[in-house]
Amino acid sequence: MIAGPPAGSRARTPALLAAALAATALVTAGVASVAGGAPAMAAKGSSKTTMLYDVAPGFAPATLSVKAGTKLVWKADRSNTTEHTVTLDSSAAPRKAKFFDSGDIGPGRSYSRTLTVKGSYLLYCKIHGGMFQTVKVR
Ligand SMILES: [Cu+2]
Repeated sequence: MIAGPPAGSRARTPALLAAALAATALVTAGVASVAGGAPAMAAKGSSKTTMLYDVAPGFAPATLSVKAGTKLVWKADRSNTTEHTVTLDSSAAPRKAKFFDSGDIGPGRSYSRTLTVKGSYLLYCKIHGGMFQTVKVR
């Protein structure tokens, strides 16, 4: 899947996974807090953060479902030792979706994008084969 961590970092994996799980829990809590009421567009100012990790699953969470107009933020964990990208696979996205590519995102840096065209988007990291995220915009 994702390129292995550099030698010596293996011992950190459980901590990173715990961090990934904690991030997922936070995101899930965010969903719960905005549930109820179903406007066509997300409330102004709503956002959702995905963490980027050097170790699996890479994108955390790996799948995401958001309302159109939600600001999506991808944040590279500070402990990362490599850069990542958030790149749209145009062949697996709504036909009217505009292509985007974050460029390299270094440790602790972030990238954001607001998707307004409804449908399913496949995002990937150009640096690490097997590092994908599916975003459903509803
Ligand atoms: Cu990557």
